[in-house]
Amino acid sequence: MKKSNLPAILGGEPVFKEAYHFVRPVFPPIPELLNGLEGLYESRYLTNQGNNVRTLEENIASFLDIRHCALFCNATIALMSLVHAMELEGEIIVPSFTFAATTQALLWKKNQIKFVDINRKSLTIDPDKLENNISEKTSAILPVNIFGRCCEHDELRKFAQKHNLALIYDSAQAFGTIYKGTAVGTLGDAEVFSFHATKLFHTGEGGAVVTDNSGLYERLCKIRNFGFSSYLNCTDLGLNGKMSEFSALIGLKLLDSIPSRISNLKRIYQKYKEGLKDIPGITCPDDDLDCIPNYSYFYVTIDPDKFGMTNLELNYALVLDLVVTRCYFYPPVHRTSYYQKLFSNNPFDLPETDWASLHVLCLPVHSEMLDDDLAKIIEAIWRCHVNSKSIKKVLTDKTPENWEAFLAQPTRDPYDKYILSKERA
Ligand code: T4K
Repeated sequence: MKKSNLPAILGGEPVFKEAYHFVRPVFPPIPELLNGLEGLYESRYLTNQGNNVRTLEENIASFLDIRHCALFCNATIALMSLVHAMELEGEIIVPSFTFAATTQALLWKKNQIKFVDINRKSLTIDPDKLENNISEKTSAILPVNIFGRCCEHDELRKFAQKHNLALIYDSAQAFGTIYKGTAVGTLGDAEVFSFHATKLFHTGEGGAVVTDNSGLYERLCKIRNFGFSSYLNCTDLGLNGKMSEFSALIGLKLLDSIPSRISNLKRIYQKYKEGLKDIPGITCPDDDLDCIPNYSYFYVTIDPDKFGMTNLELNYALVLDLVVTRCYFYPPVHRTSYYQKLFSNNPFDLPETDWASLHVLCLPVHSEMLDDDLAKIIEAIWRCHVNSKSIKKVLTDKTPENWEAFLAQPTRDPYDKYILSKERA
């Protein structure tokens, strides 16, 4: 085999000269940012609900067509605050196939959590599995609109209504997503967005709760400001959840670009699908007729028998080609050490979650991605497939064999430590 056809892990040339990142935050044009900065210099208001935060709240609410948007310093604190504001006690139903923030936020509030399995097709909580998992203690369902896609909202709403449960969404990854013609954000009793740098719409760090409920909004505003209702008088449990004026400025300058960035991302999504369709063992997600995603994540599922490698192995091999992918979510939350200890009697039966964790790989997506870059990523995946037997030999001691092996060596990061430490094979 010619060296140029070898993946970098076997000594070939990496497809990129420098790391091709999983995501790249978009910045507003410098003149626009400078313009906004001048306003900040003049006002000298950097935080505590200044002009930028208030305007961004209004703009987001009108973008989504919802009454209220309460901005926060991040989505994790927003979710903690929401659970407190809604007085959700007892048990909350959540998926384990999510970023840890979803459940960590609940545990801070001392809520009990009940993991419910996902549906393999949508990777979101399976409405058919709810009935067997509720009890008298259940107060809410917290599904996650994962990878910018939609949950089966109509079924979830019916179930929540039937059992008088609150329905709140972790829509951290789904700003700009549409379900049956309605914006995600407006479906649940309240929903949480993340505006972290890695998100389609970002403010560096940031998050929001959106809701039509005015009382809830007012309470959230109080909670994020130490629980003050009048100067230094705490009338509620509170914390510091405020977004800074600088963060809000970035958001103000980026919001208008969201529709055109979503259409760029859609084009990239389609190109990925077209480019990957002939690679054995790689399956792209089906289109969901009820949902227009924001296309900010592109995931594939990998059949190791047909492709020749697992998702984790491919993730590792691609790093050497300087392609940064993410095995979201390996391990799923319930498999992590803290949760294993917390639920020491191991009451989990989440086969689809485990399956997703062992098969899903998210590929890099940038709204400004060049066709050439996309072609290089696809080429790198092909090279790995063709050389999978040799790669597996190289990787024997580098990727964990099972969950236990992964947890036993918490310092071993299966992701891009090679890039970070410049440790190349
Ligand atoms: N619920 C869900 C479902 C979530 O996905 C999240 C967050 C939350 C709740 C909580 O939201 P926040 O409290 O964070 O607002 C990232 C983010 O840190 C996290 O916000 C996000 N989900 C999660 C899915 O992804 P990492 O650790 O995987 O990101 P990291 O640092 O490895 O970066 C990913 C790629 O982006 C790399 O290729 C580097 C590149 N990058 C990253 C940053 C931060 C940049 O190019 N520039 C940057 O500034 O967690």
